[in-house]
Amino acid sequence: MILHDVEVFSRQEMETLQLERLQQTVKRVYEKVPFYQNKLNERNVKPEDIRSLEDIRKLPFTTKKDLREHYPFGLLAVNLSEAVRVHASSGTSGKPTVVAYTKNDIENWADIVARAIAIAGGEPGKVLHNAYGYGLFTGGLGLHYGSERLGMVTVPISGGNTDRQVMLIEDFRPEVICGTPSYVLNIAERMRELGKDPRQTSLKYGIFGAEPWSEEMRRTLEEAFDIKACDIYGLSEVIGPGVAMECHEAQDGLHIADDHFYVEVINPQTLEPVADGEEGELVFTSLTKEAFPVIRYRTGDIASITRERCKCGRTTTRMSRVKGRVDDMLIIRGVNVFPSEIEHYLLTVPELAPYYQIHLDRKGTLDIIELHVEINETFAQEIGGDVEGERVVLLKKQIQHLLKSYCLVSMDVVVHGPKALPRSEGKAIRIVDRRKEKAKI
Ligand code: DLL
Repeated sequence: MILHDVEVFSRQEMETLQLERLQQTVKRVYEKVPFYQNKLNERNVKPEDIRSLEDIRKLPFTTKKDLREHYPFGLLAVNLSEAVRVHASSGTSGKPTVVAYTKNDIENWADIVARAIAIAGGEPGKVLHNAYGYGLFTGGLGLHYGSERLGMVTVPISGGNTDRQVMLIEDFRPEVICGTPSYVLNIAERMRELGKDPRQTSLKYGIFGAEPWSEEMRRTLEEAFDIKACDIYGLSEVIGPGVAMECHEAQDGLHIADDHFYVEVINPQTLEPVADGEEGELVFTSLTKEAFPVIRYRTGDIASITRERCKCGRTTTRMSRVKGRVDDMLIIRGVNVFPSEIEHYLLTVPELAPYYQIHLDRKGTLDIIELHVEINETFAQEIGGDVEGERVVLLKKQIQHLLKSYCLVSMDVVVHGPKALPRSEGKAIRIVDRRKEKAKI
């Protein structure tokens, strides 16, 4: 087990380091970024007023909207010429969110991700198959630099071209695979189609994230490949992957890189902090970034945190699995539910394959929600491919009952035959909102 000093710091040691770095960061943005300077001046706050970590609450929140309004480089704390890399996340509408890195930022990020890969079971000298997309998305290059920094033999295959992925997994014998959970699941499916058994590969560990996924999906992936699957979290605005990583020893929450990011959890309505263990919106302040520091960035992601020592021995703050984004929460007849909660229960139904989509539509003035699911090959054979038959009608009722009992929601269920739903090569699209299309007509 590779353990870094900072991962076992006492709370006091960590907080001393965090405060020192927070003070430097606030000073930096105040001097270099007019947006932050104006915001602090409006509140009558000077960098010297940050004397304790609690004083962070004197600082304003930053949102995605602020980033968009300063597109592309308005929030940089360096001259563009001092940056060596930019990344961007696509966003659902309009211009992407752009972030930049200096040479030091790239170095720090590589260290952070190297640590994350080691936390998940990666070791120098072993092969890492990196199926995250390379490009403006931070997944591919983020994991790549971390893997090299750790001293792993890095295979930069990126996403897509699944047959080639299958071939290289067989031939290069990786121990670690990285990708979105939905895409790596497709690799397992393709292997089986090609008559190969994913459980027989050399893989031991999976590093999965970039999209919400459930405990039941973890079980599905672990069984499919006979591996340990760990959750990696991050977002471009804060740095990219590696902000937090689950350890393979305990698989009990994600270890936040506290020495680089200060976490808060707030109630998204009142913006007040919530207690440890309570769910709320994650807010991060970067502590070491040069090109693109962020102050109290509202992620929109819902999770809780704990500061208790982990069974693995690390003392860093841990966050729970992200339930979903505030904007992806479905409100169905007054009940709030996240797609990942629906996924959790769907994956317990033995007749179903682990693929689903939630369609939102409008009939007249009523919002309609349809859950599209897919039966697996075994069940399809059992019923002779008859997806209209009695057994499927029963299955539909059973799914409706399950969701009603555990998620408290009623929705229409549409059952499809095997392989009918789209497969992802990166982040899976779980929600298809037809209401917006209709609004445009
Ligand atoms: O998805 C960075 C990343 C790459 C993380 C590879 C992990 C692995 P963005 O494209 O900016 O960055 O998207 C960030 O994705 O705010 C969450 O909503 C979601 N997300 C990321 N990781 C997880 C996770 C990358 N482990 C947005 N669980 C974030 C749930 C996640 N959601």
